[in-house]
Amino acid sequence: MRLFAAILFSDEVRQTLVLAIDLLKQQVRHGRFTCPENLHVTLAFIGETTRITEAKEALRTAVNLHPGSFPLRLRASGRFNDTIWAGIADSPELSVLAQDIQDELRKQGFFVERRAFRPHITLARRVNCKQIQLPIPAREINVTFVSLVKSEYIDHHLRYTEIYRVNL
Ligand code: 3AM
Repeated sequence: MRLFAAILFSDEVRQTLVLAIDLLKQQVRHGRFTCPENLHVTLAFIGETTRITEAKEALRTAVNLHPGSFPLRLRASGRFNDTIWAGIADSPELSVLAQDIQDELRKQGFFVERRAFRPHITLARRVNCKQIQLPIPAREINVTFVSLVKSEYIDHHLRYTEIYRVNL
């Protein structure tokens, strides 16, 4: 299955992001908008694998290196080409956690790309609009767990399913 490690949100945080997506929908003609249950911050992309036990082990080991839950704050929106996202304010805890998860996955033999970690929450892809005005409330998120998420296409719709969770 196709896997990635991510931070998932409470219903309350998702609701804040859904309001931002609604605002975005009013400004663009076309786009593939992230459905509320798929909103997340990717920490490490693992890709297609059958080595689920090893991926869980990497997540557990990385999380055990951390002192506990930590706060994140939503930040202004931005874009990479036609993808629109909500930003995350700089967080050393988040960067170290993502790095440790990636390192532990590599120790377990997974190939994880060495790209700069730019935490974001994808709100929409394939958006055809030059200018958007998308304020994001600077609300705080308390991160209490990290998830292993399965990604699949079902009836042409992207579905993410949490298959494993480790509490911080
Ligand atoms: O958090 P976002 O939505 O940006 O873009 C994909 C999504 O990230 C990314 O993994 C997340 C869950 O699918 N992704 C997909 N293929 C990827 C790849 N080959 C990838 N990230 C890195 N390398």
